[in-house]
Amino acid sequence: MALISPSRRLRRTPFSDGVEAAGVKAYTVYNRMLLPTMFETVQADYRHLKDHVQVWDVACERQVELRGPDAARLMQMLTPRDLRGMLPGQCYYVPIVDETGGMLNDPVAVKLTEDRWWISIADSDLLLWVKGVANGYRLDVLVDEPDISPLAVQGPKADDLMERVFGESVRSIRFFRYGLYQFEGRDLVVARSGYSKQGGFEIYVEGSDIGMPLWNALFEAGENLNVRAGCPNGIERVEAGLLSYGNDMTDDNTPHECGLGRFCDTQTAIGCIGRDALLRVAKEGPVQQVRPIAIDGDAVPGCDRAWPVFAKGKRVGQVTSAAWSPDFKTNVAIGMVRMTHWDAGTRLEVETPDGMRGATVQEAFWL
Ligand code: THG
Repeated sequence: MALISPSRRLRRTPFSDGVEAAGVKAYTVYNRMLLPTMFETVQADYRHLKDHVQVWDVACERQVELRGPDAARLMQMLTPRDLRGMLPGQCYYVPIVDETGGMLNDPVAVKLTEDRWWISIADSDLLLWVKGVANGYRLDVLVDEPDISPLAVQGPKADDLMERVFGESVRSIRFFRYGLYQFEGRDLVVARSGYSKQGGFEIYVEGSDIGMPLWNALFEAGENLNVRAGCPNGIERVEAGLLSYGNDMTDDNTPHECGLGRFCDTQTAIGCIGRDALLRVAKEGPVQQVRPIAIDGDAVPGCDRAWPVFAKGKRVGQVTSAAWSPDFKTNVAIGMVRMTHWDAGTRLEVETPDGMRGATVQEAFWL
């Protein structure tokens, strides 16, 4: 494949120097920023993630900050998830939808105080939507993208590594909660979250200047834990059923189609944009939904376009992510499947670039 030309539009991150020194082999572009996708091989990275601990440059998970008296009101306008019970110290996975109920993003919301929130975005220009809503409704709130870059520490030894840098109390942070921890005299939000099912943390690094010092501190502290630079892993995240915005869903999909209905409280999320549209889809139910799918045969090629899915020659959906899983010894995939064929055990055919493959709808990979 051809190289990508670096330029100012394709933003580097506070950790890019460390990522390059660690020998990054491939990047993707995410929120107009570099996101590493491979260090050794995707399979070697996968094995290491599941056995040890990795430090991930996920600065591309940009923060949209809401600040001001109307911040909480704006946050609730943006998502159908009911935020009334959410306290400072909590993070929520929140679908964001447009006026038709179409998915615009699937970020993590971080509540700092009643009038200060971060929206840790997936790959779409959410800042523009949020600014538009804030201005259109004349809300008393500042919306911007501060100099905050998440650094993830993921893998079974994440607690051990984090304890060495931030102290043993990081171990008591609960899932999707955060605490404030000092590094070089600066208070940083440290949450137990991240884009893997191996466990771990995300450090919201405030101020680019401490990016490399923190990166280096983690690698020095983790030397005898076999710490390595890593990145969201294309195999592990499919096994884990973690969705990728722009790949597994777009603004053509409702949260219910994405299996995110459990994060929608459309009845009680008063004031949320898209509420009327979602009340309709919640009542009728989706006619297609995201499913884990196992694809027969040896390793499939990379999935860089939707692969049509058929049953008895009739189109019933598409596969949008797929990879060979060394642990499950099958190809794991995520696809959108019509209601008539979405039950676990249903046999399908997937049109891959290598030809037709048999496939089976799964209950889940991670059980
Ligand atoms: N962390 C942070 N920001 C992010 C991501 C992240 N922004 C971009 C992208 N990832 C947003 N998408 C997701 C998708 C899944 C999850 C988080 C962000 C996730 N899901 C868990 C699951 O589905 O099992 C838990 C959801 C829950 O129970 O609340 O973690 O990774 N900062």
